[in-house]
Amino acid sequence: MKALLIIDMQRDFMPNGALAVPKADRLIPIINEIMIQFDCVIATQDWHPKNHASFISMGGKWPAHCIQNTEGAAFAKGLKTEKFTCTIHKGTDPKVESYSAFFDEKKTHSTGLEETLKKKKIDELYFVGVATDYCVLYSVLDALELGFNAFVIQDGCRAIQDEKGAFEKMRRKGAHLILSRQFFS
Ligand code: VGL
Ligand code: ZN
Repeated sequence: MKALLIIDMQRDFMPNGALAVPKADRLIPIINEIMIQFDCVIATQDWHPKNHASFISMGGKWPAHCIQNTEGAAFAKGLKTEKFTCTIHKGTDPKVESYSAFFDEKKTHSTGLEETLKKKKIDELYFVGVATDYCVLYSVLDALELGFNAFVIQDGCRAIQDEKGAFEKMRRKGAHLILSRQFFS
């Protein structure tokens, strides 16, 4: 069984958002199209408390973003959220960075995603979303380590800085790099 994983398609990562990922809004129509090919669609939300350790104000590297229950943490406008099977929140512990959809950085807290997938007998994961070089990358690497077959839809992802490097890291660990047009034939 397969699932589509939509990583962090939230307003703060869109143009004019608090932590804008260049051209991330261009992914919306592509993701909406791909979604209809999947029975299971899982969306993640970066979901930080307002004093999260990753924020510059707390000594971290990012401007404040995706604060729980704010506009910025909501899904991007135009995304067909009514098609989502479920939503996974990550980055909720104020003290710990958490790029992966599966675990926080210390691997002490799990988001419940692995259990959800195993219950549904899902073994093939298709990834889209942002950012290629952070949350997509770490989620794909954890998925591979957990034994899932991982497919990354390259034109369905956008990076903050290093797209090529991120794709190469995933490929080297065993991810399959594919393009969205394979869903549109
Ligand atoms: C992300 C930086 C900080 C991401 C989340 O979704 O890739 N990047 N928080
Ligand atoms: Zn974050």
